[in-house]
Amino acid sequence: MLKKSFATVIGLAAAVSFLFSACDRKKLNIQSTIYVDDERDGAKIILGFSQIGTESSWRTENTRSVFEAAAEQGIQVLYDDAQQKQTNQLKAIRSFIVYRVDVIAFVPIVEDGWDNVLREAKEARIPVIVVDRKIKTQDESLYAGFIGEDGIEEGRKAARFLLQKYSDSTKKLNVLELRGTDYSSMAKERSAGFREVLLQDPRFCIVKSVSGDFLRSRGKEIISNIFAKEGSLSWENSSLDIIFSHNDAMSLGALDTLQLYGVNAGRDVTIVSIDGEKDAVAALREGKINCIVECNPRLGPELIKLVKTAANRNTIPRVTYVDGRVYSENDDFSLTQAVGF
Ligand code: GYE
Repeated sequence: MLKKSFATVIGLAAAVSFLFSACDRKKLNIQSTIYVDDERDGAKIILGFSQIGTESSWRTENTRSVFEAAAEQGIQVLYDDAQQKQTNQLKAIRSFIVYRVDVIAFVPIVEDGWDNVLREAKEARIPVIVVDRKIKTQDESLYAGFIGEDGIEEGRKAARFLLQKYSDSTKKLNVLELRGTDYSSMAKERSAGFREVLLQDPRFCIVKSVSGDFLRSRGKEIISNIFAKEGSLSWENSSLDIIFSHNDAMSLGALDTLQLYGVNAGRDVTIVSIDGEKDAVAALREGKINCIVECNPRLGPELIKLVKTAANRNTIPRVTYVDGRVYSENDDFSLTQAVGF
């Protein structure tokens, strides 16, 4: 089948921002370079990759990992950064279909609303791989498979750390939850897994749960608002003992404000986070964060294996999970390899 030139497609869909030439590894700076490749190399697999944005270091590392793995395997990437908007993702995926890429991979910012575009991809016989976050669909055959993390298990791990940390305590323990993006599978799963394990123990009570959209700025703001309203780190006159944050970016934002108000983070309030980015790992070592449930953003090599399989019209596993460790104040840091990304 004759494939269209990128120049044609760009006229049809401005959403596609970037074509990456896999053979030129020196140009791995994905933030600032725009590639337009009119000479399509028919032998190469072309992957259309729709990423949700750059909301955290996790996300930036995730994108980098996909590009690096694609470059290593000689796969061209047609890339779009959706800047946190589902409508941009839908446009990008439609552009990939027009361009007739070999495989589409996308990170769904929210769970719902994908069936129509996936039906279009299926009609065009383009396999789709769902990356990192899950979707809800009426028809599971609309995508080839999912690769990512098990958010429920991550939430459970965070709760297990707390049960263990407070195993000798008799007091009531109030938790503030900083949730990720509303309607995203990741925020839902992390909340669900956390509650499933934590609330078996009646001492724990989640007194407040707010969405911080996985953003550092929001983590900062949420804690500032609490101080503005309550005058201390408390909610409706009960002090907050624990902050469970769905990602490091929000935890680091929370730390910024706590420091401003002279709260001794890690001691006066226990902080449990998810991801494992460098700055958070440093805060863990300094005792300001008590536990980090690792979530590995480096999905690139596994994803690219799946892309090659799907491009050759072979079946890929329905679900490929990537596992992570738990880093905590109980570790001997001279022994752990916790460095972060
Ligand atoms: O934890 C967060 C990011 O979906 C696993 O999204 C991902 C989350 C990650 O922005 O930092």
